[in-house]
Amino acid sequence: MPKLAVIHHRHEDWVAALSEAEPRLEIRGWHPREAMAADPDWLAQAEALFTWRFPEGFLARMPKLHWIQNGGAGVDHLVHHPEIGPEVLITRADGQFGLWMARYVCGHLLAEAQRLNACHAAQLESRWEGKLLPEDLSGQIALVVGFGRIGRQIGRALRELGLEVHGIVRTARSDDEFPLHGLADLSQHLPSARLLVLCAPLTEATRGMVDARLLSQGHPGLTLINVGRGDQVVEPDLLDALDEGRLGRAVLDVFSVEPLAAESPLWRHPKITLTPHHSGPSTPRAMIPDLLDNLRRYAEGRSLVETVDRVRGY
Ligand code: OXD
Repeated sequence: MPKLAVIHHRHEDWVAALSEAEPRLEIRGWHPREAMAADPDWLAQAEALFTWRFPEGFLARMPKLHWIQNGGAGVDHLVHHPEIGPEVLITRADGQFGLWMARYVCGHLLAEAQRLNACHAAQLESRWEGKLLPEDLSGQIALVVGFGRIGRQIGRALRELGLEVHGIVRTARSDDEFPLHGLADLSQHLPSARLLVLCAPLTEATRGMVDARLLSQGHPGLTLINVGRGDQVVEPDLLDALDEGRLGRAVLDVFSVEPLAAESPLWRHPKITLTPHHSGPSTPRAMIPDLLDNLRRYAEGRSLVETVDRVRGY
C-alpha cells in the first residue's frame, strides 16, 4: 500500500473512513491550512495524495509524489496546476454524483412542472385552484451537456419521467441508448428543448458556452439547470436572456466565484433558483469504493481507473 497523505478540510473523516476500509493503508491527514506545517519526513516519503485543494508550494514537500487522487469529479483546478509535474498521475472520483445529480435535476424540474409554488400559495389562502394542472413533460426534449457517467444517469432519470433525452458531447457519436450530438450543434437543438442541463467538465471548449449567441436560440419555455461549473455560463448574458424571454428559468448550483458574493444580482432574480454547490456531495461513504479500487490497483502495480487526460482537460 502506498503512503497516502490527505490534505482536505474534512481530513479526519476521510482518514477514518479510508483506514477503516483498508487497514493496511499508511495514511495521515491535515487541513489545507495546516499542510505547510505537516511532518516533512513523512511527507517526503509519501507517494500518493488525496486532496481537493492544497496550499501553494506544498507539492515541493512531496518529492516522491506519483499520484494525486482528486476528492471529486471536476479536475479543472488541477489539470493546469503549475506545481503538478507531468510525471504525476491524476485520478478523479465521482462516487454517487450521478445519482445525487439526477435527483437534483429531476427535483427542480418537477417542482416547476408540478407547480409546487403555486399550489403552496393557493393552500396558504385556502384556495381550491381546480385549473392548476401539472405540466405534461411527456415527449419534451431534454439536452444534457456532458454525457459521461454522471450525464448518462441524469439522462436515464429524465427519460423515466417521460422526456426525450439527447446527450451533447465533444463530437457526435452513435450510442445504443441515446442520440448523442456534438457540442458545435447545441444551438441548433435549443429551439425545440424544454430543458438544458449542464454537467460537463470545464475545458476550453465548454468555458462560456452558454452565452448570448447560444441563448439567442432559446425561448421562454426553456429551463437551464447547471450542475457543472459556473464558468460555463456567462452570467450577464444569462440575466439578459431571462429578462428578454430567451430563457424561462435558471437553476444554478455552481458559480464563477464561490461562495457567491452577497451583492450578486443572481440572488434576487425572480426567475433564478440558486443552491450552494450541493448537487453532488463528496461524502466518504459515496467515494470510498472508487478510492479503494484505485489504492489496491496502485499497490498491485495495475493501471488506475478514472485517470485524467491533462491535455484534453478531464
Ligand atoms: C466536483 C464538485 O467534484 O464540484 O467536481 O464537487
